[in-house]
Amino acid sequence: MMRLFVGLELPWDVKERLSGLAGSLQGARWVPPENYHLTLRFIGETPHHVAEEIDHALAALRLRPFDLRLTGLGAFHKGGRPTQLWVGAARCEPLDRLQGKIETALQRVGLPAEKRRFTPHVTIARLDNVSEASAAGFIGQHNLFAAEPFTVGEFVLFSSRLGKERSVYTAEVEYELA
Ligand code: 2AM
Repeated sequence: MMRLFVGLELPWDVKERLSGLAGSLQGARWVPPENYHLTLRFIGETPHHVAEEIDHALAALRLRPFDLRLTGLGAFHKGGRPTQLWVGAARCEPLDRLQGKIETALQRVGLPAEKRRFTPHVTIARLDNVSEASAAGFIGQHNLFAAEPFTVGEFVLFSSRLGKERSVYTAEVEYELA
């Protein structure tokens, strides 16, 4: 079995900009810059033969490169508490189209439909016992954040191994947009 997800790798200069946000917020576990990515579709534990079918389906997608800009901050909540801090992606039609095509391709392979709405984001911190007020304060302080736009020239099938300290993400297959 492999734990899989489809996402975008970020250029180093964008990762550097994001890492500049890591600062004082008690209870935040900052994601190491090498782990920053934008998830297009979480797949989860997958048998090897299904992973191969997924690879074939993704390799058949034909889409053009496009520009993407990371901007704005937000948080996800669970049980009324902030659990995750993220930088958003400026909404753009080619990103939605890519995500939609991936979703359709995976459903054709037989995966159940993703029920959550697509909220393009890059997680920069996991939050333990951070109050809503301090998360909101941090977001307010940085909400004008905008990284330089970059060209998305590929998307990636990642495997993820969950570690005690941090997860390890490996780019298994890269699919070029051309
Ligand atoms: P996150 O950054 O919002 O936590 C690898 O774990 C990637 O898949 C992460 O970007 C994570 O999103 C996402 N992910 C992990 N578990 C998930 C789940 N159950 N549903 C949707 N996305 C998930």
